[in-house]
Amino acid sequence: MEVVTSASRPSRPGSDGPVNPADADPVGRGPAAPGRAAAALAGLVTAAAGMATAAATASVLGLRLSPVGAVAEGVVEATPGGVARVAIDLVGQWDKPLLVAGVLVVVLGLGAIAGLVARRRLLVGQLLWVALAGLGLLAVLTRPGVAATGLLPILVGAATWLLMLPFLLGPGSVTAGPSGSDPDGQRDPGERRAFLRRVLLVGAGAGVLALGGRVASGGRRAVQATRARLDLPVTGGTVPAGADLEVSGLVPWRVSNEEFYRIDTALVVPALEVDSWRLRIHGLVEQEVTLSFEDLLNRQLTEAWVTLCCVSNPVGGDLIGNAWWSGVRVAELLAQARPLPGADVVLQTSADGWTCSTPLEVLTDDRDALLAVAMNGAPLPLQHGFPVRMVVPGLYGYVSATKWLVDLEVTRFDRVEAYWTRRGWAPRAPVKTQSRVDVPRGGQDVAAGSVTVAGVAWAQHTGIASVEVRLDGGPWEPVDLARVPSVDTWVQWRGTVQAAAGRHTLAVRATDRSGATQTGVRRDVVPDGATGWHTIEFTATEGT
Ligand SMILES: Nc1nc2c(c(=O)[nH]1)N[C@H]1C(S)=C(S)[C@@H](COP(=O)(O)O)O[C@H]1N2
Ligand SMILES: [Mo]
Repeated sequence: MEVVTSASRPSRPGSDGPVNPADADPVGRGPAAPGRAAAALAGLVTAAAGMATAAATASVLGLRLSPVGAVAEGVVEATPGGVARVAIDLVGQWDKPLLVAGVLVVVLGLGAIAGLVARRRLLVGQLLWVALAGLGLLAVLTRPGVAATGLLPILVGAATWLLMLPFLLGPGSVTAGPSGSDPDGQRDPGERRAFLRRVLLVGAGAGVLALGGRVASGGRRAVQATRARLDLPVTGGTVPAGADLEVSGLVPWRVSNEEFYRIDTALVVPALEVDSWRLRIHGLVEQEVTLSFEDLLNRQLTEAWVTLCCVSNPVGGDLIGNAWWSGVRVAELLAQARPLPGADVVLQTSADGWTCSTPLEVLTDDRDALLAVAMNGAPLPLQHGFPVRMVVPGLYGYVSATKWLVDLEVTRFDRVEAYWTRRGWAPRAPVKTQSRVDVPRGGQDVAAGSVTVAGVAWAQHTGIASVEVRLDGGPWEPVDLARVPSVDTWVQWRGTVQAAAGRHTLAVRATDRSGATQTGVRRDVVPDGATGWHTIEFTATEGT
């Protein structure tokens, strides 16, 4: 190929080729080296094209992750827990899109560099691409559950990279050589146009592929369709009379699937087909068990109200929700597998390789620890673990609530370390008794006099005995509790305080049914959940 020989010819100091005066590079070079800006642009567009063909291949194959996604997820996993927390505190729910955007920008940047290098030495530039593709390959290989087809997107992307650059920089592209420059260092406008045409062509092609790949994302659509067709033998759950106080501004007692908080490490939500879904129960058991989705539905289904809560919920935070869950009791399945003496934990693994460990005793006592298939009467939304997840009353989500569950290993605490445990969080984490003020909102203005205050309190699987509020550091005053169907859900509370005009602070604390009152000592969420009294400020104003 013509361009290979010319662009990769080593430049020699003092070579007799004419030097473009507009170019500060004192070194002479071959007759067809492209200008710098053109080379960088060509590299950048090449990078985009390779990522686009790789992503399109991944979606045609129905893979969960494109190579870019795999790299981003690899970054998440390699990030120490502390750094991840700071990052999430800074950018909140934007963490995932920002991370993917970051990877895109880095690859585009490296592409521009590869383009600049290839300007003189195409082979070296192409080697850079190969190295980059190698990194992508590594990222893909470290993702759990990659089949051989998982490598195809990388190969397609790498091939795109290797072919696109020579195409863009090929004959007719902008060159700084004799045919491409006039004495003022101006490029030949015809060649410039030809080059720009190619860049536009490849850029547009990449754009179409990237968009087309999204739309055609076969696997995900099929799973959404399956989910929509599923007719599960479950009920929707009726909010028990007296559980929801219906105070304006107070969180509804039942949180809808749309409003339910979402926490997970998956950059792209796994899309699992129910037909091929299997759950393996193995490890320290007498009898290994493998279940299909149908096997699960053929068992006795249990339904219960359970409040799920994240350990990362700060005091006063909203990483908590209550829903009606339908599923099979984990205890029943474990009874079939028959754990061996010495086993004390069940390590769960999700389809995307996330792990969590739950004490065996919690899964075999009389509580409703469920392999849930439905949430508020509907099949689990993809984001919340379709088709099967764990829900365990009384434990934080990171030690109990595995979504997209595919594997249960009965084992011993001294043999395993789960995803967040490895990152400094406690291996055992029962939910701490907590309470929150929803009404008034912090910073709100209310009319002076009798002020309605309301909120929620929770101590899953222990139960709430009483809730008290305190205005401006005065005495603790009890408030009314709503009714709840069990000790496994949060409890709404409501009361009134007398507030004169001016600024006020309101604090809340709960006492659980074990008799323990929430401590006022403020502790951060790491390693096993925050403590402290939620305290808000509001202003009472004379009636208008
Ligand atoms: N597969 C998988 N399951 C997971 C997680 C995860 O990262 N991956 N996060 C857990 C955490 S930390 C919490 S708090 C709950 C949140 O469940 P939700 O997103 O349905 O509210 O899911 C748990 N299950
Ligand atoms: Mo969590």
